[in-house]
Amino acid sequence: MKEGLFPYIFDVEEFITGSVLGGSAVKRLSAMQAYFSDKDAVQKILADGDPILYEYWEKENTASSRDISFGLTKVFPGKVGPEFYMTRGHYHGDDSVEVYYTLSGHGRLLLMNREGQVMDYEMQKGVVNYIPKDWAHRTVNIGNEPLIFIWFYPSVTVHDYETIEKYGFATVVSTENGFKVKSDVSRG
Ligand code: PAN
Ligand code: ZN
Repeated sequence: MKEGLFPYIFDVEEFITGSVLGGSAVKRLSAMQAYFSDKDAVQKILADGDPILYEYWEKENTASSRDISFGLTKVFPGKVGPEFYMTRGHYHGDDSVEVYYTLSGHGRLLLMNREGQVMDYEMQKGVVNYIPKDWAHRTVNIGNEPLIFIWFYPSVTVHDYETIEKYGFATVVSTENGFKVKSDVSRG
């Protein structure tokens, strides 16, 4: 039976437990080292183990131009040096937009346009974030519990990670009063 051709229903709990299957990915610190600026902190943590920073599950549908893929991301709480755990972040290499809907936890959504302008938005239970085309997006957990959100985007979406790997993005660092956004877009 081809996905996308038949209706289906699921409870969001099924996503959280990983039972709505399509694709899934687990991102550990060892694979994310380049994204954090405090290299000593990275090595110190890795000497003791290789923590999972985030994982996500995706329900991939047919890549027809009017189909929608959706899934759930869980970013764990924690820091690498002063920087909070975060996703890699990417642009959509086409005109695709995306919607995030936060189920639980406390985070910030970092957005960056093609001119390098960075904006950040609140993520907490019940918040919907709309990501227009050409805005890179990264999610950061600034709380003490997992940040869990679901997302929807056109199935044809092209994910571009290279631009951020090359030119950098922004991170969120902890401060005495809470947190602040730090841009590293000139890096590389
Ligand atoms: C999300 C992200 C997911 C993981 O589904 O792909 O949260 O983040 P990275 O892909 O940046 O590692 C999304 O924005 N999809 O387009
Ligand atoms: Zn995206």
